[in-house]
Order: sequence, then structure tokens, then C-alpha cells
Amino acid sequence: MMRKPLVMGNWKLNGDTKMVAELIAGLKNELASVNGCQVAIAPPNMYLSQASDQIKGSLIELGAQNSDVNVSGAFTGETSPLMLKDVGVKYVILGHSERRTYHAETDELIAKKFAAVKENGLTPVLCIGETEAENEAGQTEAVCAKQLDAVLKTLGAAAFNQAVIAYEPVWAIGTGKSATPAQAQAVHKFIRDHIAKQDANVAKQVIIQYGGSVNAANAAELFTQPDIDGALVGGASLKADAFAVIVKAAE
Ligand code: G2H
Repeated sequence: MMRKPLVMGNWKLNGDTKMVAELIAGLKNELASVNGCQVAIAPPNMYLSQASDQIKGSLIELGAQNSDVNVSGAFTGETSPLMLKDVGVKYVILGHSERRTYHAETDELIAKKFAAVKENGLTPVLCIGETEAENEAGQTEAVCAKQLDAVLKTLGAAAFNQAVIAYEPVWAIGTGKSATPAQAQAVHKFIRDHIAKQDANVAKQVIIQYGGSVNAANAAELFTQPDIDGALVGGASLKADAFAVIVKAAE
């Protein structure tokens, strides 16, 4: 089954009105001829409406970096999946290690967010991955399985229709130390096989991105691997030229 890769920029807590305008203008220019890769950007919530207006007429789609479980009500400071949809968001990153670490998000909460995002017609991008200590202890597969199972056990394998998985080894995030293509491929294959145990068709179509220090220099080799379907890109997504190199490497 052909999977069209997805390269998505996770801008994290970066940007202002001027930077958003300039970066999107640069991306539209750099990516004008792309058609073999899906492209999305996930700016901070504050700038989603601005980005939504500015990406019109381009192939760039909009992502958010988080969502609440609730659609409305007395939940001070939160943003609901319905609100994200209302401003043109398609993808919602869930379970990023920075949210697991700094906001104490558990597998159970992330599974609830995953369900809420899907129920409201959005596409979750579920981030999973092991820490350096877990990696060194040989626990990579067990950690990824546990993080996947939180969704699989509550929602079933069908949850991964119209969903994206991002394998992001925590030790590779923002460190400049990417997993090697072979290391990443082995885990991506494990993830796909884990889902295939429940539903082979769902496993075949699910996009599995790699994330963790992807840049213009290492992307092409990562994308040669059969189970790596694009990337979730942090630091290198903040420069139009670097991000465009990554997108074109995935085509
Ligand atoms: C991993 C990635 C984006 P970076 O968090 O999700 O960030 O590319 O900066 O490692």
C-alpha cells in the first residue's frame, strides 16, 4: 500500500506575528512545486488563525501542538478540539515527550485526548518514544508498545485509521543526535507490526513519522527506510529553506 509521506513542522513555543508571516511566505515560495509529500505546520495556538489565513492557496495544512479533552465549559486556559477545527486545524500533535515531561501527561490522558480529537474530525499525531535510560536498558519496544496500547486497548486498532504516529526517541529530541536510519527503521517496523497483530490493513496505511533532530543533512537517508513515512521536525522547521529540503527529500 502506498503511503504519502507527511512532513510536519512542530514550531513548539517559538514565533511572533512577524516571524509567522515571514516563515509561511518563505515556505509557500520554497514548496510551490511539491506534490509528492503532505506538508503541515504546527505553530503555537496564538498564531493558528493567522497561519490558517496565510496558508490558503498552498499545499500546507495546519496542525496544533495539543488539545484539551473537552469541547467547551469551565476549563480555564484550555483549547478544545472544536475550536482547533473551527480555525482550520487538521492535525493535532498529542503525547509529545515535552508534554509528558513538563505537563505530566499520562498514557491514559493522551488516549482520551486522542479519542476527543478523532470524534471532532481531526487527525491525531500520536508521539511515542523511549528515554535514553530506557533505550540503554533495552526497553525501547516495551515502552513504545505500552504507549500504543493505551490507545489500542481503549479504542481498538481502527483508531489508527486517519491517524499518524510519530516515533520520537526522547534522547534524540532537540539534541542534534538523531537515531540512525537503521535504528529508526527497526522501531518503525516494530510499531507497524504491533498494530498489525490487531489489524493488518490499518497497520499498512498508518503514517509513521520519525522525529528527533531531523535536519536538512540527515532527512534523505532516514526517508530511504521502508517504514519511515516522513518526519515531525522541530528546530529545522523554523527555517523555510531547511524545512523545504526535508520536505523534498520525502517526495
Ligand atoms: C522532536 C522534534 C519535533 P527536534 O520534538 O517534534 O524536535 O527536531 O528539534 O528534535
